[in-house]
Amino acid sequence: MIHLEHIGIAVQDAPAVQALMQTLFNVLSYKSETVTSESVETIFLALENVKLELLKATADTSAVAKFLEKKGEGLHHLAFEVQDIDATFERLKAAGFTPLNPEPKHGADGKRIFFLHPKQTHGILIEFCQSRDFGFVDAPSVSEEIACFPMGNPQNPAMFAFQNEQDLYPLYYEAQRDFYILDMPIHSDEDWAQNASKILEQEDIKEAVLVAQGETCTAALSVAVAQAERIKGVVLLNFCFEKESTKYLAALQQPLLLIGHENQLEAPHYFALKSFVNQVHIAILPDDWQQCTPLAMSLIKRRFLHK
Ligand code: CMX
Repeated sequence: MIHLEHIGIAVQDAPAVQALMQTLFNVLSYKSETVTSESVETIFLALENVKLELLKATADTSAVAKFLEKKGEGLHHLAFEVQDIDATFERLKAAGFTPLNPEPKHGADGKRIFFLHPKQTHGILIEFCQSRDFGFVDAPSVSEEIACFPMGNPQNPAMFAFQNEQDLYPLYYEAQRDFYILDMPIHSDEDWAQNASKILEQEDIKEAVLVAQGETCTAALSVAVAQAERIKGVVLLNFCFEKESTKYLAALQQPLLLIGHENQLEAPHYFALKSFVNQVHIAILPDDWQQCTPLAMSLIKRRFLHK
C-alpha cells in the first residue's frame, strides 16, 4: 500500500521555520541529516501521520538552491513510500515516465529513493522511497521456554525491552536502525528478573540498554538492579510510581532516562527523583509519547549511544 511518507519544504531560514512549526503544531525536529549527493541538509519533524522534511541547500549547485532562487521558500516535493522501489521504478518506466535517476539511489533517512520530473506529473515533484530493511530477524524466540523476540542487527548495541500489548512497537521500528532489540513480552510479574537473566546469558549480551513502558517499569527496574553489570542504562516511558519501584530506583546505579508526556499526572513528580536517584535525566514530551517516538528515540541515542 502506497502512503505519503513526507512532505519536502524548501527553506532559507531553517530555525525560523522550525519555530513556526513549533507554534503551529507543537512539534520539534527530531533529527537533521546532510545528504551530500543532493547538497542538502534535511531537518525532520514528525506529525502523527506524516513527516515534514525541511530542505536547506548546502551548495549553490543544489537542486534546492535553484528552486529557492526561482520560486522562494515553499512546498518542494511529496514523497510516497512504496514496498518495492525497484518494481515501482520499472513499472513507471514501462508506463512512459523518465525518472530523474538512472536507478533508485540512497537518500535521507536511510531510504532508497527516486524522483519524477514535475513536468511529467502536472507540476508536482514526486519522490518514491522505500525504507531500508533493517534486518528484522523473524525468529519466533531465542529460547523455547522463555518468549523473547530479537529484531535488528545483532552487531548493534543491545536494547532489552519489556512491553505489553505491543505498546513499544512504534519505538522498535525507529530503534532497529541503531539497536539489536530483544523484546520480552510481559505476561505476569513472576520470574521476570530470572527470565531476563537467562535471556541475557543465552544471547551473550554483555551490555544492554533496558527499555520499559507504563506498568512494565517496575519489573524492568528490578532487572536493572539485579543485572547491574549487564544493563548499562534504563529508559522508562510513561513511568508510574509504585511502592516497589521506589525501592528499586533508590538502588539503581545506572543512568536513568525518564520520558513522560505533559498530560501525565505523574510527570511533574519525576523531578523529585533527582534527590535520590543517582543519574537521572527527565524529558517531558508534548502529548502522547507514541506520537513523539522519533523524539524519544533521539533522546535515547543521545544519552546511551552519544549520537
Ligand atoms: N516542484 C515543482 N516544479 C519544479 C520544482 C519543484 N520542486 N523544481 C523545478 N520545478 C520546475 C521549474 O519551475 C521549471 O518550470 P518552468 O519551466 O515552468 O519554469 C522546471 O521545473 C524546470 O526547472 P529548473 O529550475 O530549470 O530546474 P531543473 O530542470 O534543472 O531541475 C528538477 C528540476 C526537478 C529536475 C531538479 O530539481 C531535481 O533533480 N530534483 C530532484 C532532486 C531533489 O529535488 N533533491 C532535493 C531533495 C533531496 C531529498 O529529499 O533527499
